[in-house]
Amino acid sequence: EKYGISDALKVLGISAENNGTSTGDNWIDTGESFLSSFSPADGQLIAKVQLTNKEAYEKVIKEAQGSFESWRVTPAPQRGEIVRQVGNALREVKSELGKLVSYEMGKSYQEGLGEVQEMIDICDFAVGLSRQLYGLTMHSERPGHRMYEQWHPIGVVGIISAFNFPVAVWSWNSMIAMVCGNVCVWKPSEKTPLSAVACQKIIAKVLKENNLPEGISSLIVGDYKVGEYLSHDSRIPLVSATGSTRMGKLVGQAVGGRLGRSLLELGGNNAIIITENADLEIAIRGALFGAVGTAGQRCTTTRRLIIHESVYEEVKSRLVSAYGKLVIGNPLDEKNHVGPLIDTEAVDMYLDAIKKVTEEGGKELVSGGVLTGEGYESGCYVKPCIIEAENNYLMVQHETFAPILYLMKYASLEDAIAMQNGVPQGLSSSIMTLNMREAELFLSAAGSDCGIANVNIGTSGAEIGGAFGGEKETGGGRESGSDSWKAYMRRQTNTINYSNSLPLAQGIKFDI
Ligand code: UN1
Repeated sequence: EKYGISDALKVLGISAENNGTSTGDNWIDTGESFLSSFSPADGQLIAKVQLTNKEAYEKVIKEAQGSFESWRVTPAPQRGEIVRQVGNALREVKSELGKLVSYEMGKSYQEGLGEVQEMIDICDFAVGLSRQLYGLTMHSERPGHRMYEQWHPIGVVGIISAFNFPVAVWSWNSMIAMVCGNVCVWKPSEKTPLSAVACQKIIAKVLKENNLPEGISSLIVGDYKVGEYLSHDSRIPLVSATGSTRMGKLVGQAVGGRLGRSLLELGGNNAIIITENADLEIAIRGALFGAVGTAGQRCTTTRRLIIHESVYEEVKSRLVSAYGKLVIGNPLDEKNHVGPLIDTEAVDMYLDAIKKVTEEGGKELVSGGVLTGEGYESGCYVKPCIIEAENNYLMVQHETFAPILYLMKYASLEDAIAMQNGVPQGLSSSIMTLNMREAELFLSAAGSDCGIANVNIGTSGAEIGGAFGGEKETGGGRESGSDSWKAYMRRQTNTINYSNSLPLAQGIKFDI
């Protein structure tokens, strides 16, 4: 109660038991059992959410298909106006929603607020975009002909999101999909269903106030089986999924099997290269937030530091001393730097990774471990740790969603870049250097192979204005800014003949 959780829940309309299936204002009682959402901060039950079943899912899809008929022909700037109102509604409850995200997911309150800010920002971005869904015009090779392309809405978009960004990733997808003229069905992580129910209530109110039909934004709740409804459903032309590479392969194969489109944001194994020309103050701070922020549970978390041998010892000792100052505890208490992992299963995976990597030869510079005692009753608090390791270790090649940072040494920048690229994932990467040649090589075609490559900032904390996503096992999708909106639309090429004859392309003669 110290942190005002029940007040926040009240403002957000969360009760002890909530429906989890909604087409907007209509919340469907599925008669199914309830999913309990526990806080990793204190282990307490926050509230329950009712699961979606196949029958309720069918109702949701029917409503979605129905509303698409009118939404797709609503002028895009008018769709943008709705998204503008969603952004304002989010501004009104920023602290409450930030608090719920923090309490349900375990990220710090500051990061919870940051996540809601990211939602507000994407709304603003989408509003502007609603007047900029540009296509090109082309010059026809035939006289009296005009060619151009249009971008049309694609239909019902399925969104599968992960626990670590329980609200922002939904908004990246849905706000842009909506201005593009699509309707959305959201399956949030079963680990953070309350944050999703809260968002659904916020958007449903805006849609209702504007007398819009049910089905423009829907919510379904459940585990991977409910996700499979979406991935196997040929009425869903696009499924955007964020989560593990394992999950993404299943979704990608199912959607690909029916030749649908998938937009995948999967695992990262992000590295920072610290060269001998780095500003070490910036390098240490960037690495620290990148590695321990969100308790190492961002897909952009810094997992590897590739350090030039000449500065290796200094970076190592400064990092070890910085780790010594980290305060671990309740994420709602603003004096704490690091909160809990999402659940005890994640704790087990963290412990297992440390065990395996030390068996492989990794050397613990800052030891890991689970915290016990007062304030740590949930069993989800772990110590961020630093391990000296080799890039080819099995565990180093693998994304463990926890604050484990691997340190390794390099002699030439070419080697460092090869190490940085020498993992199956390709999401985010950084170089810390004040040397222009090093920075430009890193950003060149022979440099980082990731979707995100930064200079003198860490690997996490991307702004919404850029396209977000990565290569290789990260899945290849791009969300959020730049021209990522194109993934949510279908392109149509139009050729119009305003002449009095019918010339064929390529000069083909066909006379009768
Ligand atoms: C994720 O972890 O799934 O760049 C998304 C970042 C955030 C988004 C991370 N803006 O770290």
